[in-house]
Amino acid sequence: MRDPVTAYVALGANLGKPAQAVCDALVQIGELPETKVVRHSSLYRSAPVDSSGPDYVNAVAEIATRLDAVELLRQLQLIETAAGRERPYRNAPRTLDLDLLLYGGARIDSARLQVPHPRMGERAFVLVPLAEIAPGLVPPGQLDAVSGQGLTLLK
Ligand code: A4P
Ligand code: MG
Repeated sequence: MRDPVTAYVALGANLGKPAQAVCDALVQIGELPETKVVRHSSLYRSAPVDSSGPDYVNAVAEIATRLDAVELLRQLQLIETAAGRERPYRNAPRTLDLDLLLYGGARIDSARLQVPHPRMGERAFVLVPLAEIAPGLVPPGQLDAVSGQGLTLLK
């Protein structure tokens, strides 16, 4: 059996009950086959970036998984769908968004999956929670560069 891989998942929601959706998703990710949640960040409230609608609730989870990256993405998308996710257009407000940020040290660039997530380095709503649980992964200069984006601790 393959060794578990450490991966990071970004959680975001801004429709329905976003904090509840993020908490529920953390539980559901931990229930995926061959997967456990090692730790997760606090929940943060953030204004939409390149998106619209109410403020988002965001968090990041570190997981250990034996699923390969494509199967992990597929499982995350099933959780999104079960949470009522609809995709009327790109960056539309959403009940739940689960993005795979990092999968071990893998670099993947296929039509279906890009890892590291191509936009993670520009976004406080990803970098601040990631730095909370894995400070070594976020260079201080990168955090400084996004410090102007409004982000508040929810709990
Ligand atoms: N895909 C490719 N790589 C990945 C990956 N590493 N993780 C593909 C997840 N999916 C990946 O995603 C579209 C396609 O990207 C998928 O079919 C998958 O095969 P989607 O979730 O259906 O659509 P989306 O969410 O509109 O696109 P994406 O790329 O997730 O959007 P972004 O760029 O992540 O932005 N503002 C705040 N404050 N908080 C947020 O959470 N989120 C977004 C989404 C915009 N603004 C936000 C927030
Ligand atoms: Mg997404």
